[in-house]
Amino acid sequence: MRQRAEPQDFERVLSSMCTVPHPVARQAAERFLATNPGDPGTYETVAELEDEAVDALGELTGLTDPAGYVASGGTEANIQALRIARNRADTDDPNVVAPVHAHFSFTKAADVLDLELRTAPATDYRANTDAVAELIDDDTVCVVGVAGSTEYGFVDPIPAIAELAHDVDALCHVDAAWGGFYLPFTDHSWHFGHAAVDTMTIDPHKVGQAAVPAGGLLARDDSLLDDLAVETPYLESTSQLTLTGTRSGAGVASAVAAMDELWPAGYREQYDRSMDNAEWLADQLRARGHDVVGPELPLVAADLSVPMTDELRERGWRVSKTGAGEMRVVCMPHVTRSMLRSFVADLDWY
Ligand code: 0PR
Repeated sequence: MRQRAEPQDFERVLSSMCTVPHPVARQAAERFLATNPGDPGTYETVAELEDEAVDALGELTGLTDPAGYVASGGTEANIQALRIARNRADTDDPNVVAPVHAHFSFTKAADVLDLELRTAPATDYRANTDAVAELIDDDTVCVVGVAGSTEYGFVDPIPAIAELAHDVDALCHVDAAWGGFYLPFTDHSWHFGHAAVDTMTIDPHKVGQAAVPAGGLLARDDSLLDDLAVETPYLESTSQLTLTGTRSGAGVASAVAAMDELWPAGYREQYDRSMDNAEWLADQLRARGHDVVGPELPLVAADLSVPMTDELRERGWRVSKTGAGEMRVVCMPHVTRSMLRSFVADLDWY
């Protein structure tokens, strides 16, 4: 192992959903490196900080009395949400209905939990609620809506999805892992205050500017989390509802520090800056004759050719492709206008 290996810098990273942690988040992470919120009897301070994190996430998402915890990331939060839905349902043949653009963590969740995952087609990049309705039946335990899709940054019609879920007594889970820290500053209906949402994924380690790992699972009330509890005979606490055992106190502390510092004014400024950047980039690409999808949230997808995208990669730009082949730029907090200007200059060179 090289002693002085340096982490990747963010100067040309346009494809990541992680970002540079806010300085206060970095500092808090370092202070809490050796704490384990999985053992609240021993690590009391970080356990209290976790309650603060959940309260702050509740404020962002329209919940006055939130339940939840800081997970290892969106994947764990999505798995746990489906686990709640499966455990509380009364069926031997449970299924989950999600739009086709739901993140691949739902495929993992279905596999681990032995659930059938039914995916509904989208119309204009959002869940088609007629198609969702067609897949729902009496064995449906959860209907998923995505608020900020991974590939295009679009928001599903959450209120309609919640209604469909509740018609069959299934839970409604919203995946706002990426979009959750941008959406409070938009007029989308996406959170617990807008619709009968039961559980939500919202990750401080993405747009929240916390250190990795800090994902978020929220539930409308505590009783939903009871479905996750297992007994912990030799710990001071009597049960545990997280999927992992030892967890990152650094993630928890940095999430609290970032949200204390940035909610709401700092996150609002970030949203305004990132959305301006995304719109600017979309205009630049359209002016050069490309078809552009969005931006609905700060994420731009455009039909750049594969050789063009490859050339940009050669030049050090970290850009990724959607499943349909479009180049995708995620306007995270570290993505500045001057980065995008030099990206466009490289495009013009091509
Ligand atoms: N839900 C949504 C909507 C997501 O976009 C993601 C991750 C997840 C859930 C899962 O979250 P975790 O990765 O925290 O478990 N979206 C990104 C993706 O898969 C994750 C990512 C992050 C990719 C940083 C690259 C990267 O550099 O593309």
